[in-house]
Amino acid sequence: MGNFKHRIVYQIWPRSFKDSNGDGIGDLQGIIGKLDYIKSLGVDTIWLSPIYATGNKDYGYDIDDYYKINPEFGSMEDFDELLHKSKNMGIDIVMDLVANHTSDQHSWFQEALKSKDSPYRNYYIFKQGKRNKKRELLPPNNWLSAFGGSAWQKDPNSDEFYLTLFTPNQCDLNWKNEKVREGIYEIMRFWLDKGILGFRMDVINTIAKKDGLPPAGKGKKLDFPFEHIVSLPKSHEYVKEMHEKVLSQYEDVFTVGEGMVTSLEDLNAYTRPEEKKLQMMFQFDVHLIGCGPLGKFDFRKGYRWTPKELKDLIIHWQTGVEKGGGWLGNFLSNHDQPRQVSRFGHDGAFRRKSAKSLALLNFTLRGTPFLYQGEEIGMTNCHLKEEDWRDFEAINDYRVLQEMMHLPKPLARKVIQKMTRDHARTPMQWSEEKNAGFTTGTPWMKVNPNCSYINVEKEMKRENSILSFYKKLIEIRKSSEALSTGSFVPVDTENKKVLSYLRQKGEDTYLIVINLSGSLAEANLMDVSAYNFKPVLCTYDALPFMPSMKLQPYEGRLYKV
Ligand code: TEU
Ligand code: CA
Repeated sequence: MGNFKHRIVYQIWPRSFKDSNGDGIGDLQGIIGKLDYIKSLGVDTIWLSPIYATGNKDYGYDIDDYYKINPEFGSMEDFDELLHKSKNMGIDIVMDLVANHTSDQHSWFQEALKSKDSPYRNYYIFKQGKRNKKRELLPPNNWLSAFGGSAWQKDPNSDEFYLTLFTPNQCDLNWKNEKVREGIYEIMRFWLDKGILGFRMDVINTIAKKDGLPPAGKGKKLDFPFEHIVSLPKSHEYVKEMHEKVLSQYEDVFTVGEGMVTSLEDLNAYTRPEEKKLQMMFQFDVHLIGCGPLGKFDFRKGYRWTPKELKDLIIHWQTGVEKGGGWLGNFLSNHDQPRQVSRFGHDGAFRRKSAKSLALLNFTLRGTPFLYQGEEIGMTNCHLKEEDWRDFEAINDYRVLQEMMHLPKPLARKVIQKMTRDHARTPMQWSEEKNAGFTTGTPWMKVNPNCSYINVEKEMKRENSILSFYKKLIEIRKSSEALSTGSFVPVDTENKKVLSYLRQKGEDTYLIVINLSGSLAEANLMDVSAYNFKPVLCTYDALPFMPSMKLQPYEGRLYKV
């Protein structure tokens, strides 16, 4: 199986993957029924978005009980079956670990609410509210929640507020409290003892908060407290402690950190092996291209970006992490992002072409590749009416955009439609049957009507399908040390449309050439023309290498010496 650098990870968002019992909600038996399919892709690792008991305000990222399976998804027996069946097929399971917050239904929080003197009060971040001149009680500071509105909720029984950086029912844990840390470590041991491979760690770089919780930004209007919560030195210390007390006690635990706006320096500091923290981390700069500083619903840059900007970001991260000695988890899609062909490619005439080139990109970069359910068949964004929205972030930010940013309704709706996480959460398209073969009942969320022609069954029959391109690519990646751990050397860096790079290790040299634009382009590869490159996998025709090559819209080519 190799180590973490050689793995290929398939992310499942269980609620929308496959329903086995007709209640319209994806479940564990649904996943078990699709293990053969997952195996056929060539992946060796599954990351499951949260499957624990939850109130679904944030669809599983608000956890009521870390030791229980969400009954909508099945039972612990179902989970054990999934774990064992997949292990027998050579697939390991990575679980989501949400350690920054619990839901407000979690027993720790329920205890904390009982009184100010509860020993559990200190498990969370409670703080006395402030009174204005009219003696009205206001939140303790101006912190904005990641999903819009104040990050503070009023305790019904006192003048205190508690911190919720995401949905109002996701209560931030107080990592200063040793009991909290031990509680989380206990959870980790429970699942590792069961035999899972490791964890994807949710917003792990925000677990520490600045002492005293000072105001954010200029301190006046609601503002997101990046400077007081993102990657503080204490967060690094806690992760180090977690490594020492838990991760290092098991053999080869897979860890990938997710974090808000992680800088290059921080990513390296979390993932350099000698730091003994995490194996790899995600970065989000690429995904936030064209967005304003407050994130995906910050429309002030008009979501405009150029292929050159995208290219420069990729090169910045690739070379910066290699130099810094860290390791990236690479992805273009996940459950929080619009569909990759709609966002970075073209979901009309060039859908197949751009889906393949984006795959070529993701699987030939330095770092461990992750793919998200449905991207392997080129699933696209979906037109969703207001009544189709399911995600709290979209629904809440829609209101915030109108009330705080004074956007007219039609514009606010456009912003949500562009970036909503719901795009990633429409059900997986298995076939052209009713509800895309996802469920025999009523799906919990709208199925994209393009399932009539975008579905797994059709892809399996089609020649030159996106799906078969993924399979070939994964096979090539798995059999090549250069593509997994080799160096990344950008070429033709000034080119405005084409991203070209070498991946090299020992005797092996690959050249990747990708037109990131929707128009004709030309790659200038004089610098590497001494190599005797042969085409390996191309999104159009397998044309011979030339020092200067014309490329079709979104064309991608992989060459090897
Ligand atoms: O997301 C954390 C995160 O950094 C968010 O800002 C993310 O970028 C967001 O979805 C923007 O739209 C993680 C999970 O992936 C997400 O699903 C959860 O809602 C969030 O943590 C809270 O647990
Ligand atoms: Ca079900």
